[in-house]
Amino acid sequence: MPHKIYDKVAGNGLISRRYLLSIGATGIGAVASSTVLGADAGINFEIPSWSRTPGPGASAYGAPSRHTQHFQRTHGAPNATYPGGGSSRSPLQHLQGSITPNSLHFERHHAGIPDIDPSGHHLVINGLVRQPLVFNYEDLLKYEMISRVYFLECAGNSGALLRGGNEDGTAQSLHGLVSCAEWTGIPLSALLDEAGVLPEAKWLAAVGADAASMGRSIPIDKAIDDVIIALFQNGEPVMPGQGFPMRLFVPGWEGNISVKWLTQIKLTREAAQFRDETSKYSDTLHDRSSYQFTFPMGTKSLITSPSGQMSLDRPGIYQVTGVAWSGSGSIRRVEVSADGGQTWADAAIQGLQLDKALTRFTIPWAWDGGSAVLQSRAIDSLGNVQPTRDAILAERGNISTYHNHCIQSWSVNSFGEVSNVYV
Ligand SMILES: Nc1nc2c(c(=O)[nH]1)N[C@H]1C(S)=C(S)[C@@H](COP(=O)(O)O)O[C@H]1N2
Ligand SMILES: [Mo]
Repeated sequence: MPHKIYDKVAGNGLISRRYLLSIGATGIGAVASSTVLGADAGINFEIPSWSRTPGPGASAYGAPSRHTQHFQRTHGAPNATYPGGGSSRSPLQHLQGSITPNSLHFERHHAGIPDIDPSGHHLVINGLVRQPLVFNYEDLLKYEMISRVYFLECAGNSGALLRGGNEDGTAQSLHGLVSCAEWTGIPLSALLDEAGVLPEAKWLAAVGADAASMGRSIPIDKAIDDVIIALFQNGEPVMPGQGFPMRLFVPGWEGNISVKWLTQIKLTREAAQFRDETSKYSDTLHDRSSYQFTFPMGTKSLITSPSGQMSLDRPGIYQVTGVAWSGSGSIRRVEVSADGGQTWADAAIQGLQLDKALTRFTIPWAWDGGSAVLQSRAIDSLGNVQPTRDAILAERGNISTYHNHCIQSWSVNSFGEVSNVYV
């Protein structure tokens, strides 16, 4: 440990951001003297190979650097009895900021990715409407669109934590079923207005065009509030894995309800009781009774670095960083603890605090080489506080493990190895 007086903000090494400003100032000085003026300053500065000859020219569609090939989704092994079923997970421990690149957005498919030719795809709005409507892709592109940044999280994300074990889990393997993008499309309310919703319509049933017969029911109030027919994702057409040519996007609610490859919306009196809202995605409690619908995703946060399977190479200053989100509003505060929840300090919010969007936080930590347990705790604009794992287990048990938004604990041992732990 260098002999420095840190401004401590909580136990076991959490320190004030002011300390880091002084590191930055030193760094800038060093860079200035080693660039163009390097030779003059007596620094042996070799011109690297990439500065000697021109590289390849422009390309039609970009690809990441060959030095960042470890930025990869992870996915499970194919399952012969469930073709196309499964998921891939975002590499949360490598990402920064709050937008997930389209190629790294998590995926969850029940029957694989259909290869949809948009010229043969239709969106039907029918049921309890004055005028049933059919749209093709080209029609929809003519409507006025809105853009919103929203997270998407599978209800099954972090479920393994409720069962226990997973000491070797990473941020990606345990929590990678959450991503965040700018979604652009047509407010569903505009198309419903055009069809003329009858007063007795209280729900709508949304159905996808994949071989999974995926359907979900949505209460009419939510449907007209903020649901989007999304056509674009971070500025380009929605990826095939995310639902090209169009998906429903239901902000803040469990991922399953954002029906991909959307082909029908039927206005109904009652919920349709689809498979994915009865046998799946319902929460069975200790006493075997179940909540059928748990729509908004909980107030949640996660430290993405340091996180599982990383190792800290030497005692010193580390940036503890992660993401926070809430299905009910924006993130107001994120607190971080380095002593397993005994003391907490406010992290800095790095970017925008948007409604129902991933929000990046960061706080410097002076690791003294001893053991530590790092945790983060989010508080949203409605005052909801992210609960502990014990609180969730006491309330619901772990018969079903959907909708787990408990505090994640990463233990750091004296070798600097980081692993999932339960405290
Ligand atoms: N048509 C259809 N929609 C679907 C699914 C599906 O398999 N088919 N999977 C759902 C589930 S369980 C989730 S979590 C989200 C995942 O969206 P993503 O793959 O874009 O991340 O899509 C939902 N919409
Ligand atoms: Mo999901």
